[in-house]
Amino acid sequence: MPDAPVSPLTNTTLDAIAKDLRGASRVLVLTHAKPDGDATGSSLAIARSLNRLRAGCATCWYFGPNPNWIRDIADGTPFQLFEPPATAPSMEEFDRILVTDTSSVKQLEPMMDALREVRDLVSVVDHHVQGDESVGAKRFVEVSAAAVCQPIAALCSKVLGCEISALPPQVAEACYLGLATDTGWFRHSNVNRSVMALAGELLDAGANHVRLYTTIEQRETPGRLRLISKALATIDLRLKDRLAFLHLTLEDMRAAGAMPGETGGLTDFTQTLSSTVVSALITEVPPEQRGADASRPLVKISLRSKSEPVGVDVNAVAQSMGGGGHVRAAGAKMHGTIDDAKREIERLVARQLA
Ligand SMILES: [Mn+2]
Repeated sequence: MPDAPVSPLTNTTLDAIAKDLRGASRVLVLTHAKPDGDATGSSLAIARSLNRLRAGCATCWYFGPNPNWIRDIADGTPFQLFEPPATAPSMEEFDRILVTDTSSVKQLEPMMDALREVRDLVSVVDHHVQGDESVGAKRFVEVSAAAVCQPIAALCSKVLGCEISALPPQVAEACYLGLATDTGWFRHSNVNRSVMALAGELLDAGANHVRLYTTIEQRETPGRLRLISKALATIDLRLKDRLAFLHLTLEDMRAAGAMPGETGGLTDFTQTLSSTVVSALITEVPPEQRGADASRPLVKISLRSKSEPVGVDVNAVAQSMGGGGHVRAAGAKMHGTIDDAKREIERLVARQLA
């Protein structure tokens, strides 16, 4: 993987980050709050690589809500789980901190107070367009990467001084997890030759993709299936069926007995309609998660866009609402009701379709 500058946020190379990590004696690996497969996979891959060099050298901290599979996936690697409203303790015992899969202050909020104190020791490896320079002294942001596990696999191979296809199986499997989940198990428009080539190298290294799929994707709870049925019952098609809404009220969540964080992937269902270009899921946020302004209704919006035949940039839609993400997948929060959010999204999507 080339080390050429790949984003305005990039100010260093993977080689420089690898050198720092190799020279460190205690490394803390962090990723965005509410970690997904790419966040956990990338952090575990680098922690496992460093622990190969020096046993017990690296540890991962995860700030929730954490996915229900995280203990199974992190098994065998030192890690600590923090659930909201926990904030990070002091990081002074570490001589190097690596942040993966984000460089956004917002996504690192529970960690920011402690991170600011050690900023000079912080390196970032990310693939997102949005980010803040203030997060770390060194930043490598490869915006062309489908998953941060692409630059992380390259970093692991530099740390361990071996080809990617010769990475230890547990390192390769963690990289494969991020690559597979950030591409929707190799279905999304971000799949390209380098994604598939890396997947092949990671399989050569011994990643067990069947075990990963079972661990991550085949563990629904009855509450989650009830939640899916409630969400699907709300389908609301607008703009000649090109915009598909689903929504979930607090009462729906309660009645389904679903846990927070069980709403992921619901937009995949409406994306299966042939007419749909943009899918939106709108979820009511409970008062205790609304922050300072708990009395005003707040909704969380998750947006997905198909790239064919006519693409809509949902990152632009989300940004107009104070959020962000990627061109095909983005999110935002908005003060107002579900209907307020629908009206605003419909207006913004219509403008792009026009
Ligand atoms: Mn990612």
